[in-house]
This record gives sequence, C-alpha cells and structure tokens, in this order.
Amino acid sequence: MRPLILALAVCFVLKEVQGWGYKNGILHNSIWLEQAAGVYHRESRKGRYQLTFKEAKAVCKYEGGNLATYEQLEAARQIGFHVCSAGWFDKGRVGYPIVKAGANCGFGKIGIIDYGYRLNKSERWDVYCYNPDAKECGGVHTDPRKVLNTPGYPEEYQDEQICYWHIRVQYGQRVRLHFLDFDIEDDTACLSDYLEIYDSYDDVSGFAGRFCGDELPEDFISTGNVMTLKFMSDSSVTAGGFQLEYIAMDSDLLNETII
Ligand SMILES: [Ca+2]
Repeated sequence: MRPLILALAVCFVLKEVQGWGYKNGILHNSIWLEQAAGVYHRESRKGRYQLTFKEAKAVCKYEGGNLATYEQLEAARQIGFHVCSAGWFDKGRVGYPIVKAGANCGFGKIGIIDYGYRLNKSERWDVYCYNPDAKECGGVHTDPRKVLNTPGYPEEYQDEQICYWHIRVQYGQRVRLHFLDFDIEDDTACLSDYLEIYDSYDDVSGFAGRFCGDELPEDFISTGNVMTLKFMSDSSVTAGGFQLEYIAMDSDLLNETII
C-alpha cells in the first residue's frame, strides 16, 4: 500500500491550499482509504503521518465513530484489511494490519504490527477508526458477486469524495464489471469527477480507464483475480452517481466465452 499512499500524498499537495485543517475544533482534513468490518484507515490530507493522538480521535469522532480497538482491527485484518501505514488506535496504541507478508512492509510478518502504547501522544501517525454505521465508500470486497455504488446512491453523490473499492475474488477467477447506471459530472478529460478502473489490487499499476459523463461504460474483465475502482469528486457540481455489479467468473469458462 505504500506507493498508493505516497501517490495520494502527492495528489493532495494542491488541496492543502484550500485550507484544510481545524474548523470549529474538528479536523476536516482526512481521507478515506479502505474500510472493512467497520474499520477504516485515514491519513491527513497533508499526507502521511501527520496526526497527533488528539487529532486522530477528532478524525474518527467527526464521522460519528471511535478509534478502533485492537480486536476490531484484527477482525478487519482477518477479512483482508491490509494497510501499510502505522496509525493510532484505541488507548494510544499504534500499529497497522498486514495480511500479505512483504519485504517493504511489516518486517515480513503477518498480523497487527504493533508499536505498542505510545508515551508521547504528540507523535504523528495515521489513524484507524471504527464505525459500523459509516456511509459505504469503497472498501475491500471478497464476495463472488456484489452491487457497488457511489455513496448515498440513488441520491446524488457529494463533493470531495474519495472512494477505493478493492475487489478480490478466488484465485483462478476473474472479475467482470457490469454497469447498471452511470452519471458523473461531465467534462472532456474527466478532470473534475471520475471513476477509474485498475486491473490490479491498487491504483499504482494496471490503469484500465477513466470515466465520466452519463454514457454507460462497457463491461470490463480483469486479467487476474483482483481489481480496484477509484472514485473522486471535486469541490463543486455533483451528479446522480453510478451503480455497477461485479461478478466472479471462472477463467476457463470465460476463455470459452471470449473465443
Ligand atoms: Ca464535481
């Protein structure tokens, strides 16, 4: 996840100018990266590792949630919540959930990489929040078939949304996307609001297309068993949003269909 987060940090350098930060005692500068079992990770719009313990608590509270407990983080990890960034969680503890071992993340270990209870609460990290009632925006999806839509659908989506849907079906299967409804603020290069499809488990590699406007995109089939969808909206003009269904397909059957 590190390249993804770094890319995001770079993307939001410009956004900082618009004055994100404390407003009425509440921190308004976090972004939503992933969510599973009510647990989600956020970092400051200023970039990675910018939140003190107090600010981290404010980020979760702003959305009506709380800091995740160790048990909640572990429950989310067990269904695929994998983030390579250390964040505050309950009682001033810091760590991050690792599902797949990697040399560059988690010291090659699997589980909650635990930095322990921090004595200095002014240290700056990301944060892990828990809110099972949070509005669905992205997340990790492992069901063989599911309908996904923009937050609040069929109502219009809101400004300043950032959603990542990570789809992972069984190894050996492929993901087929089928669009049911599509209406995203239209501009010629899709610079304002857009949906991007990545034939990959992150938005670093496998870029497969960017979409806006009100024309239904064609079905898209992944090459492997993973896919990432990224939806972003800017600070003005919304639209109806989208609804799509993904279906896990057996690779052998799929080849027959294509040929
Ligand atoms: Ca917009």
